[in-house]
Amino acid sequence: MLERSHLADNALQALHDEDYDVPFNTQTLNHDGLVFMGGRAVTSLDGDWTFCVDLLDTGLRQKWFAMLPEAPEDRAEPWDYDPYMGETVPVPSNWAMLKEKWYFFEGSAWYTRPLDVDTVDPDKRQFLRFGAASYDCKVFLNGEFLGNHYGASTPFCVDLTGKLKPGRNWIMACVNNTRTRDRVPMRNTDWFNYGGLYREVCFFETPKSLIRDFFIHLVPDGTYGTLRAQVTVDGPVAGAARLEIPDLGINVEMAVDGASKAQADIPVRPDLWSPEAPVLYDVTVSCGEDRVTDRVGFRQIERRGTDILLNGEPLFLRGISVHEDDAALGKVTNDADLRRRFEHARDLGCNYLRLAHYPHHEQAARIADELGFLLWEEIPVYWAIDFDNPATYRDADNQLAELIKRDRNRASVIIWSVGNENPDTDARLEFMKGLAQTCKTLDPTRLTSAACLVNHARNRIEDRLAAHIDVIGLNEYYGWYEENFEDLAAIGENSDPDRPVVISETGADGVIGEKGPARGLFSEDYMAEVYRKQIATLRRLSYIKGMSPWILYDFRVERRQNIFQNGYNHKGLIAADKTTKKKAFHILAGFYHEIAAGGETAREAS
Ligand code: GCB
Repeated sequence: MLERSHLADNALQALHDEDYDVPFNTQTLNHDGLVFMGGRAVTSLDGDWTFCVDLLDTGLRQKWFAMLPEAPEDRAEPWDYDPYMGETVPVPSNWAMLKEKWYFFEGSAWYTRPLDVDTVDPDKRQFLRFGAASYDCKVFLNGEFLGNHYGASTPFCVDLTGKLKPGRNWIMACVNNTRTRDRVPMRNTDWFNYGGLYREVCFFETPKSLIRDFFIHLVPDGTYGTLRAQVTVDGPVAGAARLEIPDLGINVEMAVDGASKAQADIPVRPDLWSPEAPVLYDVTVSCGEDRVTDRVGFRQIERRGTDILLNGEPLFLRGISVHEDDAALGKVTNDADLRRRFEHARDLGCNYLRLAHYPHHEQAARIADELGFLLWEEIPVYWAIDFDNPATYRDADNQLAELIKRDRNRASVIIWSVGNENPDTDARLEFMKGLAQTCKTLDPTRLTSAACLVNHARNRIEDRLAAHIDVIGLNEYYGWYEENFEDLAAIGENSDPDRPVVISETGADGVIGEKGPARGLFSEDYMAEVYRKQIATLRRLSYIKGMSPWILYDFRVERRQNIFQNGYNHKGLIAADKTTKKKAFHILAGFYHEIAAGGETAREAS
C-alpha cells in the first residue's frame, strides 16, 4: 500500500547509492508466469497513461512509485515528478514516434494509469498482461514492486492476486530501453532501438484454479492419425480437464496428474492445414471453472536429408524477410498493417515469411494461420552477444520459451530460429546448443534453425552450429557486401550440407526514384541486377530449400546515415511508404510465380 515517500529520509541515499536499481533487476516475470489467453475476457488498459522520460533514473532513486496520489497543495515535500498528473502518451506506442525530442532517447520512462475495480472477488485471481515492453520493465501496483521483465518482444503476466483493493488502484511501469552488454540483443543491431509499451496491455481475472498452458498438435510420426493435447493447470483441481473439438467429434476427459498436468493422445484424422488449404478447428479446454479456446490447424513439418516436407510433400519456401517497422508507428503494428504485409507477400508469390529478428506481434501468426502462410519465428540472439554470461543465457532462453509458449498452437509457424550471424566460438556453440534443446523440449513438432556462417577462406558453408539445428539458414550478400559474385557459385559447389539450406537473407539497397543515384550502388537498377544474379545462381543448387531475401519494406535504423540512407536501410523490395514497389520486387515475383506454377522441377531445370 502507498505510504508517504519520505523523500527527505531518502534524499542522501538517492544521490549517493549507485546500486539503486539492484533490488528491481530481479527478472522475476518470465515464461512460467504466462497465462494461456485464448478466449479469455480481458479489460483493455490501452489508451492514455501519464508519461515521463527519466534519463538519470531519478524515479528509481527517489522512489516515485511510492508517492501518494495527492493534490499539489497537499504535498508536504518538494517533488521532481508527479506520476498522477501531467503529460500522457497513448499505449501502445513507441516514444520515439511521439516527439522529436524523444527520438533517440534511451533510458527509463515511467508509465502510470489507474485501474478501477468495483469489488475484488476472493475466489478469483487477477492478472496484468503486457504484450511487449522494450526492453526492461519494472511493474508496480499501489507503490509495491511486483516484478521485472527482460526482453523487448515477448509477453509477460503479472499476478495481482491478493494485492488489489476495491476502487482505485495505480499501476506504474518503468520501461528502460538502454542497450547494454548483457542484453539480447546486445548493443549493436541493424534495426531501430524503439522503447516503450508498444503492444497491448490488459487486465483479466480467472477462477482460483486456472488453465496456465495448453498445447495441441498432430503427433509427428507420419501417420497423421493422432492429436496430442497437453494442459497445465495452476491451483487445486476438482475433477479432470475436458477437451472438445466439435468438428472432429472430439469430447474427451483428460485426467490431471499430481504435477497438475493432463495429457491425451486422441486417434483422429483431421483435415491437414497447408498454405493451399489452411483448415482451422475450434478447440475448447475446460477444467473446473476455467475455460479457454483456440483455433488450431494440424499439420506435420519435418526434414529428411536435405528436404523440408510439409504433410509428407517436399516444400520450397518462397519467402521474404520482414521487420516490424513503420514510418509513422515505429514498432507498433495493427491488423491493417499485418494484412497489408501478407497481401504484399501474396503479390510476390510467397508461401513463407521470415519474421526477423525478434518475436513479432502475436496476431501475425494468427493471420498467417488463417491466410495460409508458413513462418520462421526468431529471438534476437543477433551478432555479438555476451555468450559467456549465464544471466544473458537465462534471458535468451526465457525469451525463446515465451515465444514458443505464445505461438506453439499456430500451424503457420514451422521454424524456431535461435540466432543470427553470431561468431563461431565455443561459448556461442554451447549457448546455441542450449537454445536448440529448449526448442525441442518445449515443442518437438517444429524445425530449428539459425542464420549460420560461411567460411570465406574455404568458400564453404561451414558452421559448427549446423550439426545442432534442422535447417541451415544462410545470410549471403554477394553483389552487395561481398563483391566477388562468382564466389557464390563456388560456395554452392564446395558445400555438401547434410540438411536443408534456406537462404535466410540476400539483397541490396535500392533507393527509389530521384532520391537514389541513377546507377551503381544504392540505385534501383543495381539492386534489381543483384536479384537477377542471385536467382540465376541459387536456383541451380538442389539443397537450397527456400529463401527469404532481405527484406519486404525499407526500415528505420540509426546506423545508416549516408546521403541515400538517411536513417533507413533501403533493402526493401517496397519503400518505407509500404506502397511503392521497386524493380527488384517484380524480379523476385517473376521467379516465385514461375516456380509456384511449375513446382520444384521448374526451379531445378533452369
Ligand atoms: C544482415 C543482418 C540484417 C541486416 C542486413 C543488412 O546480415 O542479418 O539484420 O539488416 O544484413 O542490410 O546489412
